[in-house]
Amino acid sequence: MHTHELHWSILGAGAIGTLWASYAFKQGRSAALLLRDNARLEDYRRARGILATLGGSAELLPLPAQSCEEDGAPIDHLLLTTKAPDSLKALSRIDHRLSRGATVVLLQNGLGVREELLQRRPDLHCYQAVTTEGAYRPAPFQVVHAGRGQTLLGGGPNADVLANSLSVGPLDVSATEDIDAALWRKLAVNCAINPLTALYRCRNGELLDNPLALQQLHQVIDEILELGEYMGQPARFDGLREQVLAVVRGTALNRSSMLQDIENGRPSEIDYITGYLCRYASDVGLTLDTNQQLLEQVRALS
Ligand code: NAD
Ligand code: KPL
Repeated sequence: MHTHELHWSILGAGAIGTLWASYAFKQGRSAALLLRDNARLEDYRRARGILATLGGSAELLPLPAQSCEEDGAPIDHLLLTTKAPDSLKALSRIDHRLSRGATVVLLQNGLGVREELLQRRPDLHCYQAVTTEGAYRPAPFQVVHAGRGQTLLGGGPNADVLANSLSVGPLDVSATEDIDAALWRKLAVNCAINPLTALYRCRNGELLDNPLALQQLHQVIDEILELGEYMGQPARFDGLREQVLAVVRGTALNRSSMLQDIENGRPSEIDYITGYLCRYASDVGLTLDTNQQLLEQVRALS
């Protein structure tokens, strides 16, 4: 399998999906956006493409796109960039087009979608990726590459080939043999920051100025470290506290993705972030009080 031969279908044409599709297009790689329905495809055609700001000035990129309602060629390689709670529903729309044994790369925050997907389609080869790239969508069919980051991909024997194929433009995707470590790291950071910013409706950096929020942030980290010990894998969360504080400072002016979802009346990813953590802990016999409380409070906001 040669890197450049892979054709990617990208499901979830939001910030991250159109970011990858835009760089793929500029590099002459083969990728197509899968839009939710025919009406969305019509809107896209009227917009004549994605208006992408990738570093310099904005450029209109006529990325190939299809509707999930259309019939089309079988899909062998799917990049899934929907938010976690939308993933299964989105996938169900293209289920009939996903070849037996197709490769799906989940590029999203949170954990739990892989298990849900494989329960439904055990034939699929499901890889996972975790990214620190930053992108946002100022308006429909627009994307801004706001911050350079790194992406790790793993979960199977073809991770190298897939990582190469998804490394487009400055998007640097590396294969890792231990994607679980990267996913758990990101999950832990998101568990510490996202629910609290949503509850206190504050920017990431403002957590440091709120004594109650800061105390809760430390309790969340204490509970995750306790879980690591309990799992017999304390090294998994080495330096977590310092890392969380560094991310809070480094993204001080950010409104977290969870805060933005709550403010915009969208379902949040809480069940795949803190929810996954609490379910996992409970399965091994541990209750994480602060995380459980934050889970319930954020659920009540959604
Ligand atoms: P987004 O909301 O911009 O994009 C998600 C897209 O999925 C939307 O365009 C939505 O219309 C589409 N979608 C939802 N349901 C669908 C369906 N049934 N059929 C077809 N399309 C459907 O979100 P995003 O910011 O691109 O984030 C995607 C994932 O990446 C999230 O898990 C997020 O936490 C993670 N992430 C984002 C960033 C970032 O900078 N934006 C950084 C790191 C991780
Ligand atoms: O990943 C993030 C998010 O908002 O989801 C952090 C790291 C908290 C940055 O805002």
